[in-house]
Amino acid sequence: MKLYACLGSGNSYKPWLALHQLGQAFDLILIDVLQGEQKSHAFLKINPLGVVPFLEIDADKRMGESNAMLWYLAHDSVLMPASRAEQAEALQWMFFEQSKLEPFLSPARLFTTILPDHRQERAGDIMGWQAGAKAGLARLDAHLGHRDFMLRSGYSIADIALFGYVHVLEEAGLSMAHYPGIARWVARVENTDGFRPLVDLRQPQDEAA
Ligand SMILES: N[C@@H](CCC(=O)N[C@@H](CS)C(=O)NCC(=O)O)C(=O)O
Repeated sequence: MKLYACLGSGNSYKPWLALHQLGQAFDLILIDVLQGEQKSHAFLKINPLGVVPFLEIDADKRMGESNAMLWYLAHDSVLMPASRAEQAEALQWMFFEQSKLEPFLSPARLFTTILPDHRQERAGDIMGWQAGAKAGLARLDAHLGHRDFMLRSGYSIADIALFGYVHVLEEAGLSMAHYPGIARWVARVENTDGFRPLVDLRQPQDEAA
């Protein structure tokens, strides 16, 4: 199995973390999105949409969309909720993540922390993205205020999907202190079996650096 991913990306981190927590072997291929490598002729032949993450299971099975990868990887594993109702609830939260959080947290974080030279010129956009993220984060915080993980049955792909960008909300210029339910959940996720932090998403040969 090959995972095409980029450094620092919450979307790339999701399948990467699931693969680690499930103990599945895979090759990591880093694509330099900041240099536009995802739009290179070579990469467009792999994923015509020109984005990462992208998962190549074998020559005939390839997929985009981080949350689709989570669904595929978690099949018949401890990361997939057992009941049909909780599977639907997991999907509900995964769609919530892609519609109410990721479109705001990801660009706010990009122009606040990853490309800080553009922070000034994008200040108005950043405020708009932060306002959008706050609405979703308030909903998530209320949900997590009275439970340990996203689903009552315990840790699952729904947590991994949300964790990707939510745990780095301060890099988007927001404050974790405003979200105590989320803060406690972040600590619980970081204590799950086989957890690896986002900074570990890099080539093994770079680990000493
Ligand atoms: N909804 C997709 C988002 C994929 C995405 O937009 N990836 C970003 C990196 S996090 C990317 O490749 N951006 C480069 C571009 O759009 O050219 C997912 O969850 O996988």
